[in-house]
Amino acid sequence: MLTKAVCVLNGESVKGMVYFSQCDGKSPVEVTGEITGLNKGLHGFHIHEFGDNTNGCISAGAHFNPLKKDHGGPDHSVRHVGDLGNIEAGDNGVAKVHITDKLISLEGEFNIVGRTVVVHGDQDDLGQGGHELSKTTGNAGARLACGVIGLAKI
Ligand SMILES: [Cu+2]
Ligand SMILES: [Zn+2]
Repeated sequence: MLTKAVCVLNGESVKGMVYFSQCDGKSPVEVTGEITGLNKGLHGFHIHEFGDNTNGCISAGAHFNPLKKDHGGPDHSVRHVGDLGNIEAGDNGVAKVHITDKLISLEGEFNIVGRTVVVHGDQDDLGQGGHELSKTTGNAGARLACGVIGLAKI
């Protein structure tokens, strides 16, 4: 069975739509979508713990981290489950999302449904930047847009 989820991202000038799909609860999860209104370049892209946007994107809490590990890149063995790395916007401010991730899931222990996608103002250093925030947030800066992930109608 194919499970699908969707997230509508809303920020002051950054907007977008992100889709997730997973076959039979197995790895990987495919993430696709498009985000507009960004500055050209790389932007941190994460799943944060809570599906709570009551006080804007800040209420989403920290990166989804059920294994209590340090922050890292999506291909690292040490990473938060919610660490999806960066998306890249072109000159037109649009980032196309094409991610295949082996850790996030739409069910079970690493279920991201009901949690929040956050797009950041700066590049995620994937834990390698040597900044005091590198091992917790990747020093990715402000939360430009966010949205809660929900199950999608097929
Ligand atoms: Cu984040
Ligand atoms: Zn992280």
